Amino acid sequence: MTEQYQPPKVWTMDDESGGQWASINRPDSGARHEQVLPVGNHPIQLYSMGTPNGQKVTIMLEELLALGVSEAEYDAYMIKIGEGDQFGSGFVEVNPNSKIPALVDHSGDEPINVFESGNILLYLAEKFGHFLPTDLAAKTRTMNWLFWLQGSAPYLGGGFGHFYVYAPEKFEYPINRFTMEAKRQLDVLDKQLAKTRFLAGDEYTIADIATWPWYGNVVLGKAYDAVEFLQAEGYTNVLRWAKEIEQREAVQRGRIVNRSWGEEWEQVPQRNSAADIDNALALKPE
Ligand SMILES: N[C@@H](CCC(=O)N[C@@H](CS)C(=O)NCC(=O)O)C(=O)O
Repeated sequence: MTEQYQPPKVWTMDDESGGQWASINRPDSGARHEQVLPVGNHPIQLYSMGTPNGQKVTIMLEELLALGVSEAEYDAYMIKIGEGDQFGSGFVEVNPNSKIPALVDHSGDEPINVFESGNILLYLAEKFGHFLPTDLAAKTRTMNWLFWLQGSAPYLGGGFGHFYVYAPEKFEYPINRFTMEAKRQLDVLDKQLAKTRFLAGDEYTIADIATWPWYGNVVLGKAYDAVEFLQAEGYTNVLRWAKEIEQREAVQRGRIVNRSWGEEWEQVPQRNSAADIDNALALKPE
């Protein structure tokens, strides 16, 4: 048996704990350096990265543009979280929590700062009147699943993904614990999607837009390379839903924004106009 860790009386930060994100983690908040955020020409300015939380917002903006909502035109700037851009003074002014995505809406008299991805989806849905039903029962069903996602995804990403992919060693206890929870969550989604086409019913909503980049990407094999480990093919309703949403043009456009990894055609590190996405997608082999 390995020597057991005994927590000291008072926790102090010693060496970096190892793992992919260790060099940026610290037990305090706030700006670490001066860094002014760029501002483009469109009313909506997004500061983000193409992780699942980032994809939620770019997919939503592309969905709005696909409906012809030209006021949803946006500039999307890359915040390199591995390099600590989220701790720059400009970003912290918009989001004191130093996490992407963050959005500034310059369309009114005063800029409005919006952070927390679920809240950004709600803001855009209410501002433009799409992807959130107005009927109280249907709106509540949508918010049930939006809140469910915001509470659940940290177990998938920060729990399962962290210990299965990013931690410096494969530790059995946390992998067991978070795999159990990730599979339980997939089963929750699967049972719901056995009853309804989309999470909140027949309508595609911000609940689906929030959930697809996490659980959709996992069952499609686009996150954590864990399809076999999680036996993801068994969640047939989640897979059916994930494939249907993946076919949407706005999803194919939004998922590659603020991304600088993967295939060349999947990389749009900065988006200032639709042409930035068109040009990347033009490189996609037939
Ligand atoms: N609850 C937040 C979570 C955002 C979040 O965890 N963002 C990650 C990337 S997916 C991040 O910025 N991490 C950088 C860091 O922790 O320093 C939201 O939904 O917006």
